[in-house]
Amino acid sequence: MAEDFTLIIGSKNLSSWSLRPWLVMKAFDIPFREVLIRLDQPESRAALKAHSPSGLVPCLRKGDLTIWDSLAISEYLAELYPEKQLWPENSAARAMARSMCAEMHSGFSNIRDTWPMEFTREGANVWGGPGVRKDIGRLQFLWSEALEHYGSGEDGSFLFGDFSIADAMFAPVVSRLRTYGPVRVSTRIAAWLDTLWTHPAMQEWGEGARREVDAGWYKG
Ligand SMILES: N[C@@H](CCC(=O)N[C@@H](CS)C(=O)NCC(=O)O)C(=O)O
Repeated sequence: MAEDFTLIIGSKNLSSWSLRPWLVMKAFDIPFREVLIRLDQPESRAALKAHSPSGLVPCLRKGDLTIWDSLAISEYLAELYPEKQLWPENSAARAMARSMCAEMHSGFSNIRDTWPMEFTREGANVWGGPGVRKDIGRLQFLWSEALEHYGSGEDGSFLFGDFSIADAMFAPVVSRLRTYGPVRVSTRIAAWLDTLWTHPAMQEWGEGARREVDAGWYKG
């Protein structure tokens, strides 16, 4: 039963990989129990190892089943709930969405290393250097291509029209642009950034991240 899912995640203010499948499950109304491991603590390593075979989060569990990678979790859920269309319906769009997600999953190390996710922080205006600029250029190209060919045509469309795994895969980058930007983008991309940022599931994650900050997790 779907209700038996447990998603193990890291601190919401920091864990960019955890955000992705969490967002997929929330946005597509897939019920789950959440186990949150506070990262960067002396006991984090042991807790991560106890919950996830790779010692990394996210990890999805259901009975004997363990899936320990954000993209693998998303693919599994897409197979389990074909009627929910977690990937775009059109096969060419789906192939492009999968390529974009794979590229995000294995690349963009400049932006990932230089601008770590800090979900609650906004407008820091930090120049990331040429590597970050290169990554942002490539990201903007991909987002523009998706929106132009497969978006709804309305400003504020998701990448492939309806919300999909592709939007979730780039959600941490949306947060990073808010934290370290502002970054100049096209009107169409700006509208997508807004749509994703204000998605109820994204806002709910943000409330969790703010509770961590208010609880003093990031002092000192
Ligand atoms: N390829 C993995 C990457 C997972 C990953 O690197 N997770 C980080 C958190 S965002 C982690 O667990 N770090 C362990 C730590 O901070 O000690 C995925 O897509 O799920």
